[in-house]
Amino acid sequence: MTILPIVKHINDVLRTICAPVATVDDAVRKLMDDMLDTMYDAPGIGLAACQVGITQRIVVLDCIRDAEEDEKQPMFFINPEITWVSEEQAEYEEGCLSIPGIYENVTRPAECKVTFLDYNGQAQEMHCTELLATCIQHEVDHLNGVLFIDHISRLKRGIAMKKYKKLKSETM
Ligand code: GNR
Ligand code: NI
Repeated sequence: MTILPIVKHINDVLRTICAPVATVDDAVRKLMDDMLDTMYDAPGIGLAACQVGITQRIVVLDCIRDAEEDEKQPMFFINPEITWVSEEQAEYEEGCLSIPGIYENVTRPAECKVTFLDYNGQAQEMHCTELLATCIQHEVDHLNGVLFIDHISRLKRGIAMKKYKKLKSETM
């Protein structure tokens, strides 16, 4: 079990378009295991590889909050692609482990379909609803250098960034 440091600056790494994974090998699986430990430790419900400084298209998720050890439902997404989104929108209060202390309502498609390679490198397709739909869209955004604050109004983003900078100056 390895807990990796989470990138908490809105810097180059978080603005990088991450590279597709060529082969799902043991090194990729080790990284995903470590990302999962890091996510549970944080705690968070999703984590993209760029948030631990690795600019590859890898995401881990577990949308069951406060899960007991035996009801954990870890999910692994390699090279995820959103292939369909619903017209229906949904609003969730989002946060991000890389922008601690900032929470804002974000409106996104309520449902989506995602294709990806799983832990064993097998191609999969999944229909996502509710919090899972929001979370996978938040994570695929990370792989494209997009942060949830990019989805809110300029006014709200300005206020959020001021708060983020203040919080950061207090903790560093
Ligand atoms: O832990 C997280 N919670 C969360 C809540 C609402 C919408 C998205 C998320 S993802 C976030 C973890 C994170 O930063 N993933 O990139
Ligand atoms: Ni995030």
